[in-house]
Amino acid sequence: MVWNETIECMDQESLRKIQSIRLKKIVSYVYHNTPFYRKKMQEMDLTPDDIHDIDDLVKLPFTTKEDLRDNYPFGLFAVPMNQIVRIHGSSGTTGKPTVVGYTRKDVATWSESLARCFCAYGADSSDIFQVAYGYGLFTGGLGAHYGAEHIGASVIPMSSGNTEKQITLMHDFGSTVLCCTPSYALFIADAIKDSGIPRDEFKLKAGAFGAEPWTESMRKEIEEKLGIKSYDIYGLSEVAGPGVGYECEYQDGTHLNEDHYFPEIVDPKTLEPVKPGETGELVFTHLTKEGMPLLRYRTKDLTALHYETCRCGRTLVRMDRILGRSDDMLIIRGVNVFPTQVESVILEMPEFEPHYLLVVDRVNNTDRMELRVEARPEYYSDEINKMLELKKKITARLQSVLGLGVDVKIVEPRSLERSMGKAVRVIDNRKLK
Ligand code: DLL
Repeated sequence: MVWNETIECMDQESLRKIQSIRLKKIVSYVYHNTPFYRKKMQEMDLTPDDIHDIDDLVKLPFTTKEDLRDNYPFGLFAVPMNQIVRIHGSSGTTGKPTVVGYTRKDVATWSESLARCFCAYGADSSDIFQVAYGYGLFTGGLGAHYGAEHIGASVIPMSSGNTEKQITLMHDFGSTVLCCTPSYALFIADAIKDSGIPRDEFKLKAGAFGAEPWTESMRKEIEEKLGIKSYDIYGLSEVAGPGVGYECEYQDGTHLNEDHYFPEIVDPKTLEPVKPGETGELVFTHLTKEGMPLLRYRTKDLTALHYETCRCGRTLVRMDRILGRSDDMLIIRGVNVFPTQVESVILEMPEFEPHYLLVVDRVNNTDRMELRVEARPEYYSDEINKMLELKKKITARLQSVLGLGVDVKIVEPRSLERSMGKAVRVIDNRKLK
């Protein structure tokens, strides 16, 4: 087993000592190597000597995606280009990509973080990994690839898409671990069913699914359809890529590799830290990164942290599933709605497939939210009464969970466009006007 038991199961006091030493070091490092941080700290009348231990983190400035954009492309790199061995980026929905640079050591740390994830899923060198995250600027493909190689597994670098070939090779090569977005996993599951190849001819046993929010019910759906265990993998390019966090066999929260990426939860409005267990915005500080270390990077992801030791023996802090992003939150007629809330309603009803699209519009100055959702083939019917009955049922459920009226449009099975990467769940036409 290639995992880091010493760190992953270290008592919290010892871990905090390591984190304190590393924080002091990294603050001094960025002060001397990243002009952006020196300037920010000088403006706050701070020097590295003001940082004594991890509790002093709150004195430090926050960093946002806008800061990365303003310093596009390499303005936040802390080393000369001849020490950067890899560049990744995240496309986002608007403007220029945010760029991240890794030194050789950063790539090694990142791969080791992923190795911890894969070991937690029970994988080892005898496994065959099918990496169906996109390869490219996106960190998913190459990240998972290096992690799987690190544990000595055999890697099939498929990238995303070309689903027919994914299935053929999964079958012929006997892939045992699938790495892709949860929405693509469901797409592959349906395609396997369509292919007519019996499921017991596949060797798949586990999946590393992440890069987008997903729910417990979606996990159940994937596990049933593919006959595997599905594990969460969390990360973001600004911090490293996949492997910032991972689930263990108890699937009771996502452990964060906090010896490298120190997490905090803050109130997104006041930016004050919240109490353990309370939900807020996740913020990371790099403790060991060389290429582009960030202080208090605001992820916009909403979640909570739990510090009790896990049943698996790991002491690394556990994060709840990502509820959504503060910038994904829709405000419909004044009510806050997260797409994951809608998803959980859909998935708790056996009549629907986990495929949906929310379309938001403003009609006569009033917000209107339409949900397009696929009925399962056995529930889809051309009898209007049956469909109306179903529509009434889901509308009532949405009303009670969201506190909001939603126009529901039940569509034919397999009629919504499928995603091979991150799924598009919301079209907000209000922004275009
Ligand atoms: O999505 C890195 C990644 C690749 C993670 C493959 C896991 C697997 P970005 O493209 O920078 O990086 O997007 C990061 O995606 O801030 C979250 O909002 C979301 N996200 C990532 N993993 C999860 C997850 C990659 N497991 C953004 N659950 C993050 C929920 C996730 N959301």
